[in-house]
Formats: sequence, structure tokens, C-alpha cells
Amino acid sequence: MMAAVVLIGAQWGDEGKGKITDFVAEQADMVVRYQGGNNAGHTVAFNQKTYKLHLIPSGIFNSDKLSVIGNGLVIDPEVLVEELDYLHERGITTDNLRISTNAHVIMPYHCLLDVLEEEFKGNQKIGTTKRGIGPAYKDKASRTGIRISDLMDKEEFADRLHYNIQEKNMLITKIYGREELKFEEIYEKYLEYAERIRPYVTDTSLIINEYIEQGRKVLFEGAQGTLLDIDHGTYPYVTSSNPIAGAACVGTGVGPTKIAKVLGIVKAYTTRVGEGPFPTELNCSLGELIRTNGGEFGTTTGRPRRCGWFDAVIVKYAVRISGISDIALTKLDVLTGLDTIKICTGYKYQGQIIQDFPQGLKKLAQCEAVYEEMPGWKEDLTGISQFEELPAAARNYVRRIEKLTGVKVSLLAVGPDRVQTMVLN
Ligand code: 2SA
Ligand code: GDP
Ligand code: MG
Repeated sequence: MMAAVVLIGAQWGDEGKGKITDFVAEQADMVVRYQGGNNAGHTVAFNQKTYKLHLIPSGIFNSDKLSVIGNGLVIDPEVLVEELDYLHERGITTDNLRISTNAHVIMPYHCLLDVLEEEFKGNQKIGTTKRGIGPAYKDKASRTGIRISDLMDKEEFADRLHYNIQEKNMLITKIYGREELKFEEIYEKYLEYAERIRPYVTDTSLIINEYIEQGRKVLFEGAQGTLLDIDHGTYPYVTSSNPIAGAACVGTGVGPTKIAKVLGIVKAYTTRVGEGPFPTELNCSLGELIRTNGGEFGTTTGRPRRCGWFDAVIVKYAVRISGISDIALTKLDVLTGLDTIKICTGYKYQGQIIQDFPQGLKKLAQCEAVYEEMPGWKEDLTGISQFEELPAAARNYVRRIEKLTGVKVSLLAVGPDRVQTMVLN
């Protein structure tokens, strides 16, 4: 691992970022989350145990490294406190956690409004995780948000909460006809959370930059994925933050000159959870088979994930948008047993083949995936630790992905456990 590396999801999320972060973290000195919130669900497995994280970076299991929640996140303190307890109960220390003073706080009205807005949208709903993410980022952009630093200051917090309760109650009662929220209940509860998280709160930009200057290794862990990016994804069917690599700078207070590499996490097929277009989706028993074999259910909500073939158009797009320098290819083992595997190499749009991801949902909706076929393999891959030991068909599949995306596969995962990861030369 080189100095500062950004790890991102190259598809619609759930590529295995948690697993690969944990693996790479063994070589890092610090792991930093830079966007999103507890909509994320990152799974880490080692020593026969599986952990699911939503807010705390997946590097937390390496107690000698710092785990940092950067300014770009929206933090639900109730979930954070639950996650701290969850880790402590399992014997994992969180003394190495740091939280940015500038991160925003998810309040109960954000979660309620997320639910109400989705209901109101009807068949135009996004399929959010209902964790209050969109409404919290909305307040951040409106400059009415409450930051961690406000939460740490009783008077400041009271002032900002008073304003917000007044504003949100207008919406909640007058527009949505629901019961108003009470200031006291929220205030008291959040002051308790504040005391639980106070020991971790600090100027994280300062620490991250110090680490980089000292030549220590920093890994930035993205959440969600490129196609869920609010600017570059399939808007409006996206999340409310920027999961792409560039956001690692904004979401942590580190300059772009400090970033040495971008590791794109790519699943050997494609999944998506929530609404929105998905050109290679398999709405058939094959899609269900992949869902079952891959355990493709939301890590946060348990929702079944939509499954489809590998789409080289979107991964190439992710390579461009984030400047991906290396790929970690995950879940190759899940494709075992298929006679034939399809790869989408382009889209057919108005009779022409296009290879660049189209701008705009209307155009995307008119695109039809164009496939090439490759022979599958029957051998179980989950115990293989050398690339050369993989069946030829599996090796060819990996090489084809490299060729189509123009990026080297540096890491290959054939199972959820930390040890089921190969470093390719
Ligand atoms: P939100 O809640 O406002 O961010 O939802 C907006 C869209 O972003 C999608 N989204 C996700 N997609 C994949 N994985 C995510 N994390 C969880 C997981 C999801 C889960 O690891 O499985 O448990 O359901 C995630 N978070 C947000 C979401 O589906 C909407 O399409
Ligand atoms: P993330 O959001 O990108 O961290 O991914 P999730 O944790 O939401 O979903 C990935 C799922 O696949 C988790 O259950 C992982 O344990 C699992 N996983 C990761 N890599 C592999 C792999 O190579 N093979 C298999 N079979 N499972 C994997
Ligand atoms: Mg996930």
C-alpha cells in the first residue's frame, strides 16, 4: 500500500468494500470514512466471525490504527452509540476512533421526513434506506444543519434545535398532517448521546494531514458506489452524497495532491438495491440464483438486492470518474456453476453501439445491454489462494474484465473471509 489510497465502490454499492477495507487496513495506519452515514452496510469477516458496520470505518478491527469519521458524513448519534456498544460487546476496542467536529448530525425529524417524502413520492420513490440521509444532507446544504460541534455545546445545540423543530414541525403537521415533535424529548436524549461520543470528537483534518506528512499510510473508505453518486450517478435514483474518489478530499479536509491511488471495488456481477435503471438486470430465475448464492440482501435494511450480469460500461465509467488505478474484484466464487457467463460490453442506443455511459435517465432507459458470452466453470473457488490455481475459465473472466476496463485487477476475493483474498502481481 502507498501513502494515501482511496477505496471506492465502482458499481451501485455492496461490492465488498468492507471486506477489502479490512484486508488493506492491515497495511494502513489509518482508515477514514468520508461520506454517507448509516445507510451504508459494510461486512467484515475473520476468525469465523462476521461483523456489520454502518458508520464506524471497517479498519476498526485493527486496534493499532486510527479509525476516523470525517466531516463529510451525516451521523445518527443513536446508531453510533449502538455501534460502539455492539463492538464493545464483541471485545473490539474503539479507543482508536476519531470523529470530526464538522460532520453533520442526523436528527429524528430527518428519519421521519425520509419516510414521509418517500410515501409522498409514490411511484417516483427512490427506495431509500429511510435512515434520514437525504433530509440531513438537505439541511447541510440549506445551512440549517446541526454539526457535531453544535451537539457538543449545550446552548448552541438548544438554539439550533429550537429553530429546526419549529421549521420541521410546520412541514410535519401542516404538509404531512402528522403529530408535532417535542423539543424536550429530543434535546435530553441527544445530550446523553453527546456525552457518549464526546471523547472521540476532534479536528480530524488536522490528524489525517499529520499522518500523511509523517509518511504514514491512510486509507479512505467510500460508502455506496459510483452510480449512486449525487452528481455522477443515475440521478435522481442516487444517494445524497458523493461516493466517488474526489469526495475523499472534500469529506476529510485533505488536498488532492496527497492522493496516490484509487482502488475500485468491483463485484464480479452487478447488484443494485432501491429503485432506478439497471441495464444488465436479470429479472428471472438466474437473477434469483445469483441473489441466493451471493447472499444479496441489504446489510442495513435486509432488502433483496436486484442482480444482473457484469456491466463493463458502468465500471469503465467509474474508472473515468474516479481515476481508478487498481481493481479489487470480489465475489468471483458466486459465479461458480454457471454454464455460460455474460459480460455487457456496450449498450445499443437508437441502432448504434455505445460504450460510454449515457448522460440522463431517458437515454439510459432506451439503452439495451449488448453481451458477449464466456464459458463458466464448475470448480469451487473458495479455498483457492493462488491465481494460477483458478480454473482457466475463471482466469479468463478476470483477464477479460481487465481488458474491458483497462485497469489491472490487483486483489481478487473468492469468499467473504479476510483470508479469501489474493494479491495478484
Ligand atoms: P439513501 O438511504 O438516501 O442513501 O438511499 C438512496 C439510494 O441509495 C441506495 N443506497 C444503497 N445501495 C446499496 N447499499 C447500501 N447500503 C446498504 C447495504 C443498503 C441496505 O449495504 O446493503 O441495507 O438496503 C445503500 N445505501 C443507500 C438506496 O438503496 C437508494 O437507492
Ligand atoms: P459493502 O457495502 O461494499 O461493504 O458490501 P456489503 O458488506 O454490503 O455486501 C457484500 C457482501 O458480500 C457481504 O456479505 C460480504 O461478506 C460478502 N463478500 C465480500 N466479498 C466476497 C467474496 O469474494 N465472496 C463472497 N461469497 N462473499 C463476499
Ligand atoms: Mg453494503
